[in-house]
Amino acid sequence: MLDLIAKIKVVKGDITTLAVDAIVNAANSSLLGGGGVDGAIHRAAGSELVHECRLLGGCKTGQAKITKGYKLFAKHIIHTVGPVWRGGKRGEPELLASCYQSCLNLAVRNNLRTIAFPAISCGIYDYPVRDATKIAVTETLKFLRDRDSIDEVLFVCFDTEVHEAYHETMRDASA
Ligand code: AR6
Repeated sequence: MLDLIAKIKVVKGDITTLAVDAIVNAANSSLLGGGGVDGAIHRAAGSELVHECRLLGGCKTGQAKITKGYKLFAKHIIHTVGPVWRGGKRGEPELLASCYQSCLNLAVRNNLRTIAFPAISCGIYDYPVRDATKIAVTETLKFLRDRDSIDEVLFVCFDTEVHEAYHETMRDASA
């Protein structure tokens, strides 16, 4: 277990600055850009990104699609669509878990070894942050247990609330 936990890093900052194999985008189902981290990624990657995204035909909630990274330092962008929080009884936890599984699966299928996640659904989509970080860590540890091709998973925290929640969740996971 500790060797798996060692592959996970919680970092503070802007995901668009990271030189990893893939950064994950918390997109919407059109995949054509938006606010939050989605807007930041599209701005940093440049306008070629939306051209490739137009060819993808959108993405369902809980699923993921991959593009090139264009002007980013990251080689690829994995776009996923998190659930909008509507109280928790409309499949939100399963859909959020599915986002992490789909992104990690795509990373493995594309031989990517390092991947950075933002806190999917924790901004505009209003998912309770502590619950979301538990799902992110649980699904990632489950995935890493079954496959050893991923070297490093970064959880990138843009705000203090998310940063603290990830630290607590990781502390619980290590206990
Ligand atoms: N780097 C890392 N994390 C970031 C950055 C950044 N540059 N910018 C924001 N965050 P959100 P959602 C954090 O709202 O809740 C878009 O319009 C942010 O602080 O970006 O999944 C899409 O098009 C928060 O913790 O994504 C969708 O319509 C986390 O990223 C909708 O928002 C996610 O916040 C998706 O909403």
